[in-house]
Amino acid sequence: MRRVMVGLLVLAAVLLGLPGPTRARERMAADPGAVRWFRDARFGMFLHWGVYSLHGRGEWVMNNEGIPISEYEKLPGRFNPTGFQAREWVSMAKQAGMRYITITSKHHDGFAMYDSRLTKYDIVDATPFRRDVLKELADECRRQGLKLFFYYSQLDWHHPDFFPRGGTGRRAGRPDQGEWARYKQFYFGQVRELCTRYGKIGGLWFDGWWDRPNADWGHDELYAMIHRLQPQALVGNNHHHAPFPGEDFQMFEQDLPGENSAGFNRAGVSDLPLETCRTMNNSWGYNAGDTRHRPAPDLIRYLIQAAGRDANLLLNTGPLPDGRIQPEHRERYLAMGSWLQERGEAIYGTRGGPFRPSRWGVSTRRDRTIFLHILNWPAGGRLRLTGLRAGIREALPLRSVTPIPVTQTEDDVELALPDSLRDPVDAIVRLELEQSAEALPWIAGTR
Ligand code: JFZ
Repeated sequence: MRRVMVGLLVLAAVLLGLPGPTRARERMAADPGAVRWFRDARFGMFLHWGVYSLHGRGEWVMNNEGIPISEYEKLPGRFNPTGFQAREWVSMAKQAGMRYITITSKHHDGFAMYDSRLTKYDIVDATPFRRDVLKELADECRRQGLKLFFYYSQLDWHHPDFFPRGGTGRRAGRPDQGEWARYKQFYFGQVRELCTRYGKIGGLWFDGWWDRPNADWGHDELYAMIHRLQPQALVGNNHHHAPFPGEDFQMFEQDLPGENSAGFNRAGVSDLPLETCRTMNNSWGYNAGDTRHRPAPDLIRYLIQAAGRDANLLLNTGPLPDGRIQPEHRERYLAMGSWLQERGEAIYGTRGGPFRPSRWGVSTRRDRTIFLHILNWPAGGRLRLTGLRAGIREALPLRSVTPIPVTQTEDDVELALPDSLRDPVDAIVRLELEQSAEALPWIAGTR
């Protein structure tokens, strides 16, 4: 009897919109523990994989070449990545020193890389492969201790109800009609599938809002649903604007936070956890013609530059249609892993600063230690820093016990760097302070 009474009371409370147990006050943020994990993780693998990989001309081929749906729908029948092994991909990410993987569950072409019960346009129902690669990756990530995030495109060039059309997907050959509410229900349903059928997930990485910025996407409801179903999941949205309510991290595409070489990173830097996503060449999806792969030292320095700006690096590869990883990208990932094997303590679990990015490099910090990442050797090996309001106990090369001569006055610190410290990638000095470095305010950099 009491149980029925309580049930009725809760029901009344919800129906009357009265504040009730937590459920009524929608969760609009991820667990603080998960947020801390994300900040500590610093390095993840981005995977752009789909039937577009068959063309080998990137993930926008359908739109860029005006391929109509009738034509594009022939691709799934040819998609059979028998070379795909979740264990192999996850092991590579782990060897690369990565803590999480973000994979395209559905990109703008609308093709689901998982077994969606809301469409037949997916890898299980429409390909000879018939395997749910997200399921296999989710299980393998759990086995190897990495987290799995799902990239999900809100933009859909295939769905008939993605109407009115936005800036893209206009040459797909869809009739000029459709029911937006039906599309919204569809994409909510797919997000719910991703939040209910793959165990605990790391989070959602949304994209495509920019195609219809004024549409009713229902973000409040969507984010609340995710936070309810997956309290530890972080939500991010690649809309290139300041974070919307309910988002847990802010991403920057092809730019370090605060920079805008790409042209669309106009948003300021929020105090949410930050993530920069980057291509290894200039393509997200597999592009056979794009062989301008950035050298491993440049990629390692980019990871350091991101950490020095308190951001993660989500480094992308576009797997081949047969399920293999491009050898040039595997090689670079593993080179980054060897570097992190030896110097990861200056990256993982750190926060950016306190010295802002400068001509000489960047800094990271944890507890009483500041790591100076000297990316450009200062003239005469003499590094001068101003504005540090903390006493330095000693300065040491990261991997040696031989102290570095340091003089500190009220406002200035001068380090006499030994030549033996020179390093073409990153010469790291650890400053051991008399107090915690984490509470120190950011200190203006020396340009
Ligand atoms: C988006 C996707 O279009 C792309 O395929 C990839 O997934 C990347 C990570 O994110 O890239 C964009 C999105 C929007 C703009 C530019 C690139 N824009 O609005 O200029």
